[in-house]
Amino acid sequence: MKIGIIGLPKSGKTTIFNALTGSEHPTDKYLPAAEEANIGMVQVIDDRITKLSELYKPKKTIYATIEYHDFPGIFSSHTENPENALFSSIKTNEGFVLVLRAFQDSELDGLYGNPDPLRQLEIFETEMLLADQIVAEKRLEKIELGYKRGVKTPAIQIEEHTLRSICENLEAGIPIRKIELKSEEEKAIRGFQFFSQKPLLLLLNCSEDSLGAEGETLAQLEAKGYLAEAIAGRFEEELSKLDAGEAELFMADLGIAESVRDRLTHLCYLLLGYISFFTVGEDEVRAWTIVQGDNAVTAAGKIHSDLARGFIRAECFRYADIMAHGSEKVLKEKGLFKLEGKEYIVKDGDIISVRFNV
Ligand SMILES: Nc1nc2c(ncn2[C@@H]2O[C@H](COP(=O)(O)OP(=O)(O)OP(=O)(O)O)[C@@H](O)[C@H]2O)c(=O)[nH]1
Ligand SMILES: [Mg+2]
Repeated sequence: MKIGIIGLPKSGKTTIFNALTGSEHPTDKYLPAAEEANIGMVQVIDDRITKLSELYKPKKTIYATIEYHDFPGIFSSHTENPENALFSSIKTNEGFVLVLRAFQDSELDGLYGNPDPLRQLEIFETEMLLADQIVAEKRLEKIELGYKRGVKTPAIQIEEHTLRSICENLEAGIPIRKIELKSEEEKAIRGFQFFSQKPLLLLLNCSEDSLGAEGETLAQLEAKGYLAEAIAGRFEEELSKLDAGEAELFMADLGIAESVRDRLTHLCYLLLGYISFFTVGEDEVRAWTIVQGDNAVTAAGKIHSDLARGFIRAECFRYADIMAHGSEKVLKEKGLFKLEGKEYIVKDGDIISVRFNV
């Protein structure tokens, strides 16, 4: 899973990235904007994988990972040319964490205005919508030119209608993620990787003393239909440098139940509608990520394209059942070991073994 951490300049993106990945990239107020993203991997510590590994004692245990890309701050000048290198690389992410500055800092306030998260969100969304609109309009111009030259296929017409409806919505301030697209329309515009089509999680970056007091702002953001969470970025960065025992004491003081890594992991799965299925065996116990609603063939394809191509059946049982009964043999006796076909919708916590033939 690839997640982009984005936002206006100096909102605390790198501070949060450091907290998540345990890295120590510089975070100075006066540091000029970086040229490139910082990239870091975070393991998804799923307790179920740990338990399956205890049961199967495999040679390798592989957790899922989230790849975070911490981008430099986005200025409005970037939007004027939405095909710039920064935007192109941001667009390769599956979803975004938008960091909104909610901490006070007299110097940053002077340079970038008061820490007003709702206002920052509005500025940011306006910029993103504008960037999408420029890309869509440019493509429409090209399509028009093509029409004049007699290039008018059904596929291009679907694309044209979809882009027109998108432009109308963008004009009215509606991001693409809120527009209901038919599957053919979605396919026609997939290649553009529009910004406002991707899922967006809002992260209020607060000072540690105001962490509990952000309820009202969070409620306002949620009322607008966003998934939103408050974190104390700098405090979390300091916590990430402590050993686990020490960190827990500080977290208890602030009423923080889970590490920032784990909280953000849950939110990213929720944001993208992702679930986990597992493969088990003597060699390897491993977690895989798919979208809720994906079928057995898609799941097989995550493991290897051959498994999807030559898919025959999936042998399948539930994590809870193997934990309750202790062995696959007992599951077979109890009828809890199932053979599923191509159309089977994989559920969170399924343990799967694919039979295939290529
Ligand atoms: N008080 C306080 N300061 C913070 C917090 N998070 C970040 N800062 C400060 O804000 C400044 C900018 O932090 P960065 O993490 O570099 O911000 P950024 O969004 O990565 O900045 P750019 O990449 O340049 O846009 C630094 O001086 C940080 O110490 C926070 O939670 N509380
Ligand atoms: Mg940064």
